[in-house]
Amino acid sequence: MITLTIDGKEVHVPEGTTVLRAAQQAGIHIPTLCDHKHLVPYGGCRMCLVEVEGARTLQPSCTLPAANGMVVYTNTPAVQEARTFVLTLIFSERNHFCMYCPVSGGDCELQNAAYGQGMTEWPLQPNWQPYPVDGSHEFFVLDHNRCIMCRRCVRACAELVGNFTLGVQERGANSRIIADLDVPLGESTCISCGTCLQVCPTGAIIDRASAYQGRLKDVTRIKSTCVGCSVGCGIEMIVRDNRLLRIEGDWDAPVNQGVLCKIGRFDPLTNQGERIITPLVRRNGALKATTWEEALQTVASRLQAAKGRGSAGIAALASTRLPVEALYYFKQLFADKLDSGIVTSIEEGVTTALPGWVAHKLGKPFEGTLDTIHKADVVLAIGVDLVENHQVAGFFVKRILPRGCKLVVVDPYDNGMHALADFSLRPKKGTDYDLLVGLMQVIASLGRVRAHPIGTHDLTRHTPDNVSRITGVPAETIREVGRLLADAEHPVFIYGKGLTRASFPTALEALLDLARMAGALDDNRSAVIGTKGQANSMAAYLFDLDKAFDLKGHQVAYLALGDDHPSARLLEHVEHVPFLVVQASYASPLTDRADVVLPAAIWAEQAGHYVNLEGRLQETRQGLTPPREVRSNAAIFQALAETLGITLEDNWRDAMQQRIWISQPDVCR
Ligand SMILES: Nc1nc2c(c(=O)[nH]1)N[C@H]1C(S)=C(S)[C@@H](COP(=O)(O)OP(=O)(O)OC[C@H]3O[C@@H](n4cnc5c(=O)[nH]c(N)nc54)[C@H](O)[C@@H]3O)O[C@H]1N2
Ligand SMILES: Nc1nc2c(c(=O)[nH]1)N[C@H]1C(S)=C(S)[C@@H](COP(=O)(O)OP(=O)(O)OC[C@H]3O[C@@H](n4cnc5c(=O)[nH]c(N)nc54)[C@H](O)[C@@H]3O)O[C@H]1N2
Ligand code: SF4
Ligand code: SF4
Ligand code: SF4
Ligand code: FES
Ligand SMILES: [Mo]
Repeated sequence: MITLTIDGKEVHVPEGTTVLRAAQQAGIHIPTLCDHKHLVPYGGCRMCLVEVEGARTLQPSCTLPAANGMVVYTNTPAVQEARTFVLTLIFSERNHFCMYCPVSGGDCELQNAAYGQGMTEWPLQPNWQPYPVDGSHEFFVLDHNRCIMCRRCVRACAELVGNFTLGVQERGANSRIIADLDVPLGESTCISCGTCLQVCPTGAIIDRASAYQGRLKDVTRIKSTCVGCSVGCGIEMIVRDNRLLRIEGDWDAPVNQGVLCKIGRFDPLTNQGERIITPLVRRNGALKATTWEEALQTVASRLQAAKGRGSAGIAALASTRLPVEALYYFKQLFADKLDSGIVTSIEEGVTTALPGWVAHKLGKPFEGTLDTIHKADVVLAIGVDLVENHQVAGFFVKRILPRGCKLVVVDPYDNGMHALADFSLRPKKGTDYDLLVGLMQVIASLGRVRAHPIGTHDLTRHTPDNVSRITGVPAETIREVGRLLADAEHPVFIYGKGLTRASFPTALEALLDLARMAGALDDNRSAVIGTKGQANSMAAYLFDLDKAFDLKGHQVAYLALGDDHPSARLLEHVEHVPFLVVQASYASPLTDRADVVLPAAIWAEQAGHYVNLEGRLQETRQGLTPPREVRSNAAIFQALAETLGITLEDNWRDAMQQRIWISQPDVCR
């Protein structure tokens, strides 16, 4: 620990702490502009200058490491004068005529800093030139006139997203933030994650959807969880007058620490389709608006008639975007009480059934958490596309690559990660097992086995040359990757649907054995991560909703879609069912085909729980009031059960303990 004195207050901090963080920890405010708690200190704006006893000049506290015995003053006349001078220069450089800026009046860190210094005018006559405005991006505008060159956006795009789209064109007073080699943002390599937007301290990067819709003092912020995929990123809903203005990443969330992908930040605000706002029943061939009472009665009588008749009875399918509470009611109602022929989820267990089978065989969970990626020196990604899907997990990988982490991608087909990989392996379809055993063979032949595999694999037959003949991967590449894994200190293994979709479990078991040999999996820790599918894949698995959805002679099909957007594939399944019930938020070919439609809340209109790919139990909160006749998914099951005279239990925490977890259960922690 280090002890220093700031404004006469003794402060104790761990070694490596900056003076700025030490001051913040002690509750002493130092104004900053380029600093951001999730970015590497940069020391560019000089707003954070402090006086240090014994130093000849003022020091930027954001980059200054605290040292034992250091005596710091944050509020001397010299410091105050320097701050005002820094701001004076910034205001004279570009157009900060704030009355036209959407963040003026409380939301701008530059303006707030000026008020903090008591500035009410520009001491220097501004002589700024007009700068361009880049309006080419779908979701935000980059107005160079408001830019203070703090580079938070550039640093965030590189350090947090690993996308390296933004840079600076260095031409003195004409310095400018640029995308790629100075192309319009909308035509750049930008992946629209919006992280730059979220870190910009001024109105230089502004959100198209929420600009001028309300300042921070006018809005409500509600912490919640993104239901875009099974990563389960922490978000904040920015709400005003029952409208979702904007979604921001929650900097304090354990999973994503502030970053989001396009699906989490922008998709929920774009047009999701036509809402269903009342119950509908089919009369004389056409769907007509009706009361909840009539709709529920109609559904209940058909369910009652088909109850317990197996494959001539009820087929029920729920979206894996529904909260735990709704999935548990769904399971009780259709599996336990109505004894339906099929009770499953939209994913049909494609991402979870196989890992679940392996966990049962092992008798315990075997997967680790996403934070192991931050320390990885080798990442092996197999059958998973983290550029396309689960993007925030992909950011974690992309951001460590410049720090020397090696990436191995195993995928026979196109995969966005191939372009980033140090080793891009494309084994022939169906040869993953042989490739993985080949890598084990290399580790064994180097005498570098850190833990023994639990399965039996024929290593002698899997020499690099033999494996090369089977897989089509060059023998030298197999040797190099094997050596890389043998030398790795923190190897991480990530797998996805490319591996779990296969009907045979051996490739996944071989991956676990390779991880054991490379020191990534033992009784105490796991650096093996499976990405799963939608937001509640894991909960669906825990409630046994992981079977194929094969309709045969079923008389009634009940599809609880919630706000999911199902494909035409599902429509084909239910095309010939005599009676179709669809519980949905949005109109679709499925609701068009339905005999009864029950209007369901979207994610932001209902509260509930989700289990992310790590087994972390998280909450979504209600930020919006649904339309009057629309009910939460859980409430719809409750009402249906009541109509049927059935009582449903609320003990979902206990119910989730009946199957063996795939990753460590957070519920028990
Ligand atoms: N942004 C975003 N994220 C998503 C989703 C989304 O729509 N958008 N959807 C979510 C859902 S529902 C799911 S299921 C997941 C899917 O996410 P992923 O698990 O990434 O699934 P896929 O893209 O189906 O497959 C990944 C890769 O496996 C490869 N592959 C196919 N067969 C094999 C094989 O035999 N061996 C190997 N080694 N590779 C193979 C494919 O070429 C593909 O590149 O993503 C979830 N996350
Ligand atoms: N044989 C086989 N069966 C499988 C799988 C498999 O790999 N093989 N995978 C399983 C898994 S993991 C899953 S998740 C399911 C997927 O099964 P489905 O839920 O049927 O999902 P997708 O095929 O991903 O299609 C989603 C549809 O929603 C549309 N869509 C996406 N976003 C929006 C939007 O914002 N607005 C609107 N209006 N439409 C949108 C897309 O264009 C697409 O048509 O299938 C499962 N079943
Ligand atoms: S939106 Fe994301 S990828 Fe695009 S420039 Fe900003 S930080 Fe980079
Ligand atoms: S655009 Fe915003 S975040 Fe980027 S340098 Fe300019 S002011 Fe800073
Ligand atoms: S990675 Fe998944 S959970 Fe995170 S913001 Fe994107 S869609 Fe949402
Ligand atoms: S906050 Fe320290 S130099 Fe910008
Ligand atoms: Mo999926």
